[in-house]
Amino acid sequence: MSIQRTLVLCKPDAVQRGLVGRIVSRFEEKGLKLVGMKMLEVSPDLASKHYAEHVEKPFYGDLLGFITASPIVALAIEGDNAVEVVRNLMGVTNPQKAGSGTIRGDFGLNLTMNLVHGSDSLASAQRELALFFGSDELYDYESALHNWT
Ligand code: IDP
Ligand code: MG
Repeated sequence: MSIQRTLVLCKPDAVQRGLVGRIVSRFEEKGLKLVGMKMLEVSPDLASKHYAEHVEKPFYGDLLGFITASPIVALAIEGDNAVEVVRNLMGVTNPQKAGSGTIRGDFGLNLTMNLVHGSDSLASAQRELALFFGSDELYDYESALHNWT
């Protein structure tokens, strides 16, 4: 067992399209535990820190415009191997190529507006969680279903 915490963002398209509840359900149904959740508007400063690795990419300007355009819902998710499990539930970056049964595969069509972000490694998860959540916004608690998932 390797209990990890990872960051998920329900991006502006997910909020605008009313898909946040269904997206959160995917993670809950899998047996992952919510340990933080909040709505926020991403400032240009936060967006540039979060997406620093993409600063040279041709899509960087569109990406920053998109993520700051409208509120998001940030989730902190905990569970065994949570970083990889969350990425698998999301599907690959391009929703047109993401498998059915994944969030992007089932709900998306647009490469920029692909509904969700998930940290791509444990190191990214730790860095990104610290960007979006204060330590007093993350919760340590025993899940009642813990022994059954
Ligand atoms: P990921 O979200 O699956 O980790 P990344 O390569 O880290 O994918 O890219 C970050 C985000 O940038 C993607 O989720 C998507 O919104 C956007 N993006 C990635 N590649 C492209 C592209 O080629 N064109 C437009 N937007 C892109
Ligand atoms: Mg990424």
